[in-house]
Amino acid sequence: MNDLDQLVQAAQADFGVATSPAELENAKARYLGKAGRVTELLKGLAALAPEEKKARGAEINATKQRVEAALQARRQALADAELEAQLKAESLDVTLPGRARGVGGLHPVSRTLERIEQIFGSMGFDVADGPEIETDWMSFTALNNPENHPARSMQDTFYVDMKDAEGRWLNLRPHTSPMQVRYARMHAAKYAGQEHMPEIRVIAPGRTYRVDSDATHSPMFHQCEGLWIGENVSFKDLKSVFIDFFRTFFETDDLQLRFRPSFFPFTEPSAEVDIAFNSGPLKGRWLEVAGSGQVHPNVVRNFGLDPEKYIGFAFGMGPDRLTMLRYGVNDLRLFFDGDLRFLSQFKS
Ligand code: 2NM
Repeated sequence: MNDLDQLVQAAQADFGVATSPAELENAKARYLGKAGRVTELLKGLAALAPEEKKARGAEINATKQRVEAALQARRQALADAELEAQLKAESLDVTLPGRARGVGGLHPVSRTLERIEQIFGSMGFDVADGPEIETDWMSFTALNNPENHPARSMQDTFYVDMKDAEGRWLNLRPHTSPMQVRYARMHAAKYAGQEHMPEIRVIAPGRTYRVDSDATHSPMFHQCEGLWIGENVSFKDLKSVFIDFFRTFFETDDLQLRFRPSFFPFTEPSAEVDIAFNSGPLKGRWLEVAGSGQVHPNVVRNFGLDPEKYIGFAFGMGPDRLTMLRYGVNDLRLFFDGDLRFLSQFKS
């Protein structure tokens, strides 16, 4: 074996022990770099006679090619090994189940609101939606609420630190009645001067606010008020609407309904509405589910209608409480805490 064969062998061995591309580049420098062994041999050619130079030059070039081939082979081997390791580390089990995006669902109270809208919709009621920040007139005055009524106090109603164009303080509506007033006034204005006006039949579901907070009261809660005004609308219509509604809502005909005399400034006479189930977990207990009454003549007048000609009833109920009854939930705050362990139980 001559010196050139030995050099090639040494290079192969050096390249062979390099375990990373960086180590391999260092080994390469020792042979093919500026001061590398092959380079030094080529420099040595200068000192030879022309004849010798030609023969020796050819040998050295062949050696250089063999070293380069060894280098290239080792580069490829290292790259293959790296790819192999990477494939092993990043191996993918295509038989694993996929990670699906979590499926959301409607909030239980939203479900109730949709049910309420659907049921009253089927009875010919329109659904009205409107501002949650209201004027004093809309929230209280139009509804026959006396100027000094405690409901207007800061202990009961949230006021907004802002006044309307006429300089009156604004409030967060304590009930959805203002929306009934807005709807009724639009309706009355639309048919003003005509002999007959189509009946007003509307519900106003939505968020309402009162200064109150415990297991059964939240400062933000939901209400759904209803209004039916015409030339001949009576308590018997109210009772049949309620019976239809509660039987459909609770999916049972096996319940009773009663009116209990009460008082509201906006209705006269007024009544609380109770229902009792004849079977099931709530069997035999009278549950208060709504307030109601014949709309007060002053309120009818504030609708822009003649109370001598138009009469009807209004009612208000609490979708939060209806949701608690329907699903057997005992703490109202669960609805508003945003805890997914609770909320995700209402997916269908
Ligand atoms: C209730 C009870 C009784 C009511 C009255 C009105 C309006 F706009 F006609 F004046 N809307 N809702 C009403 C009547 C609400 O909630 C317990």
